[in-house]
Amino acid sequence: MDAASSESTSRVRAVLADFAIAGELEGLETFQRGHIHDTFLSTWRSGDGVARFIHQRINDRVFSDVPGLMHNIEAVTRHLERKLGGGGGGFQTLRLVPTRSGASFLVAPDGPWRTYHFIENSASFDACESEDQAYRAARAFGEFQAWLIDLDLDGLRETIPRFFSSPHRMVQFRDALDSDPLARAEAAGAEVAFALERRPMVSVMAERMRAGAFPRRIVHGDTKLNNVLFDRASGEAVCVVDLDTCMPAYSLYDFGDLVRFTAATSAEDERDLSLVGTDPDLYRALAQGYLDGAGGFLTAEEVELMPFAARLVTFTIGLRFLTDHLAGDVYFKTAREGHNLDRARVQFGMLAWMEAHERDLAARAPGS
Ligand code: ADP
Ligand code: GN1
Ligand code: MG
Repeated sequence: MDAASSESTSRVRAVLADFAIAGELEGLETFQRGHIHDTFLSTWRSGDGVARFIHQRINDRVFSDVPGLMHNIEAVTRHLERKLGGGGGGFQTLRLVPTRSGASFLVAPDGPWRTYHFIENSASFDACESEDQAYRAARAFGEFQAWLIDLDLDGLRETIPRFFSSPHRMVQFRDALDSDPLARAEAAGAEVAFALERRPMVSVMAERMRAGAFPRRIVHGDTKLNNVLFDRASGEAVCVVDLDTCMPAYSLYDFGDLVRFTAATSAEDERDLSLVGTDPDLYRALAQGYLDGAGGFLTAEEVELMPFAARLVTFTIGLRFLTDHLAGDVYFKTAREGHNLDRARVQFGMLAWMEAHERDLAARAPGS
């Protein structure tokens, strides 16, 4: 048993007993990665051998509609299972483990919980190790979108209203700036000015979509590198995880989010801003991988907009971090004072880099 305190692990053990898992619990550890949920890994021994599971206490402050969230995940995983079952080139889908009463999640005293089968012999990465890895991740997310192309958009619920809307993120930012509850705006003056100068870019995707340049399609919505699992032996992508934000949006959101995270030359919360930037070779690998996975359905205008999407998503996530800093760190988990401001600075630094190297990135586009 690791860092998880005995008090919290005994609570988690009680929760696990309510999921339909056979055998004896042998081990339980925290498995923290993202900014939203609390994640644990458990090991069980039964007559069939050893099996492992991922358990998550769902952040219901962020996801207030937990039934809607789990409805979406069931719809997506069922659809993927139908598509990939047997085939899929070794690609797997996440699989939920129901509660003992057959539900997709458990309402426990400390909040809602869900359980997934652990994908064995896999690894995930917080920082990109090679162009090949970037290519494989991007192709996996592109294929993921392609597999969902025939899933009914209206069958998915909008669990966080206007989650992907950059204009809405700008409104939330301005609200936080106006109310400035902790009087943090003045000290963040440079970042606030940077954000306000870029107001015009937030409406571009919505305008193009309204003009009919491309339709809304289902996206993954959180294409961080550590949301792809790679086979430990072959290095091939084997599963896409973290399906909480699978909802209708503009497809290039996923490409933009891939670039902002995987082609970053620094950590998402790096304080040494001289390290911040976007690696053009990784950008090229991501663009090629995404096109190989999703190119079949993208319109010519979408392909043209790929570099813009990288800038827009990087800006929008930076705006969300800055908004949360101004609002008092109420959304993203933080580990230190000023953590969200540090994160916003990195996103804005990357955006500034991409703006200054627009031509260089365009020259790295596949086919150019
Ligand atoms: P968060 O929303 O906090 O990012 P995730 O659902 O992405 O949570 O899970 C955190 C990490 O746990 C992932 O980055 C991945 O490395 C790992 N993980 C999640 N689900 C599985 C699974 N079913 N099998 C193996 N690893 C997993
Ligand atoms: C959050 O769960 P996690 O840490 O992978 C956020 C994403 C952001 C990301 C920024 C539901 O993702 O939208 O892009 O942080 N998820 C939610 O790192 O808000
Ligand atoms: Mg994740």
